Amino acid sequence: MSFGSPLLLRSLNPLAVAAGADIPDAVTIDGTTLSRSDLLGAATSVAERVARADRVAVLAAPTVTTVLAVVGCLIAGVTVVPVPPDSGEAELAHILADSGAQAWLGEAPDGTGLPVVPVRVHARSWHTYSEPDPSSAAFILYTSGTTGLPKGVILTRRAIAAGLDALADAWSWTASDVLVHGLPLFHVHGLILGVLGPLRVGSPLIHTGKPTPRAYAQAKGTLYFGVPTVWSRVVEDPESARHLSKARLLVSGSAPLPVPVFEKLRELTGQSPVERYGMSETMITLSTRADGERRPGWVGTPVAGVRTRLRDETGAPVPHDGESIGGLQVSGPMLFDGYLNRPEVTAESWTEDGWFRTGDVAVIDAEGFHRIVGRESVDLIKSGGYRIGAGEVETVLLGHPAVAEAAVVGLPDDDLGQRVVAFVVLRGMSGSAADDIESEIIDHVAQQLSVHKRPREVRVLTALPRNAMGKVQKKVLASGN
Ligand code: MCA
Ligand code: AMP
Repeated sequence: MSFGSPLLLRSLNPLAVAAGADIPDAVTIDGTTLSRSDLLGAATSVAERVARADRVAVLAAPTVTTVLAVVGCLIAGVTVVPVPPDSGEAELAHILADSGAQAWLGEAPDGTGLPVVPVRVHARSWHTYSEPDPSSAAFILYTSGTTGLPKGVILTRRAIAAGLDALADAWSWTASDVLVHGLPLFHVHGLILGVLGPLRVGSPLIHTGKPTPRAYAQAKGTLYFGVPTVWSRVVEDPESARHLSKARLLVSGSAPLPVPVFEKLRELTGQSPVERYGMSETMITLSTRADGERRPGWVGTPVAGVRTRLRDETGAPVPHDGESIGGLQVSGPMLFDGYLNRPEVTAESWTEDGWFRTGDVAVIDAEGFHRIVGRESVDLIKSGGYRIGAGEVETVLLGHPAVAEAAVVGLPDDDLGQRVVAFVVLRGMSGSAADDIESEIIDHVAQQLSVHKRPREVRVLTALPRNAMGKVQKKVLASGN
């Protein structure tokens, strides 16, 4: 198959990289299969309807509508704001207000007051669009920080193209692969790697819906993406796991892959997973390679164009000796362009000499292999591969009339990596009355934010442990798990 000239290959416009033979099963999602030409015809018709907007919100459920909406915007040069389909009231209101989205494209939740531009799956257009400016924003992706409301990460077309090409290189990803995953379509992992990646490379995509071991086994792909929770569920189901032995590459990311899961996966499938590391702000910067060593507990070397370094709290270099731990800083062509409307936070996240502070602590060995040791802040939790800010959940908890004080921590969890646990002090309530309120508090968070941000557990205390300055001692809370 031909994908046109090298110049066109650099474009992020799937129309431009699609020159060549059709792919009959380019995208299979939610029970529908679209050929590449169907996809581009329908997405171009979306582009025609949306072309006059600057920025639109897409309720990013795993459906054909979402894929067409996103590709249509890429063709027309309109910025997409992916919105988690289960966003609660507070989260939705914040994303819409902060992003300045002018309309919904495709499905829309009730009562937001924004116009809705429909996506017609069966409409076709073959209008051609010129390539939008590579420095323009393709996406604004909302992601949690340690405190406050989620921030909008601005990702340009150029960054996404560089990020995807670096992964195609690291993973020897070609048009003869079939990608399988069942990840959500409102993050870098499921949407950018998992939908734009296969469209760019020309490999068919099968989205499984919920990423169960059985669905992965039945899909019969060559390349599989999963967060560690998906892989740990796969190894709990040896029969499904064995079906994956025919795949070419199993890729894990978004959170640390526990070494026992790595080893069990190797035992059951006969192959070692590739682990890669990234962030919404940076796309994927580190990975083990299809043609290189895959070391349990390590996330590999920088992908094409990326440089990394370690710094201590004073900014001094930390040696790359495989043992010394330092703050991981990265630079590369796939990094974001800043947080929308947040110039101060954007400035703070970069060093004066132009490196991005990831907030992760890591070790680098003499061969350039990286091991992620953890996060600098306890207030950024990773649960099921989702990034959850303790502060955002605490604010919502404090909005519940029965909650006087709240502290949220991530406790170790075999399935989710970490689980969100809320420690609360209630207003004038104790004993059995307090028991009844726990599920009400969990539902309250699920209603205001996304379902995955809800505490899995609420523990009622008479007082939160505080230091002499009055600051909650989260380490004390975490140690009593
Ligand atoms: C339970 N549910 C509730 C409630 N309680 N719904 C409303 N209110 C409640 N109180 C139900 C929901 O209806 C839903 O049901 C289900 O719970 C979802 O719960 P959850 O616990 O989230 O599901 P899970 O099965 O435990 O999910 C595990 C998972 C998921 C599938 C692994 O965590 C996942 O998809 N993670 C991927 C995260 C990800 O892609 N992160 C990438 C960001 P039902 O399911 O029936 O609808 S990181 C990134 O992008 C960077 C660049 C990177 O490195 O990759
Ligand atoms: P997000 O912005 O949701 O993609 O979350 C990014 C964070 O996920 C990073 O800063 C890391 O803390 C974590 N992360 C992603 N991939 C890995 C990995 N392979 N190992 C350890 N942590 C990871």
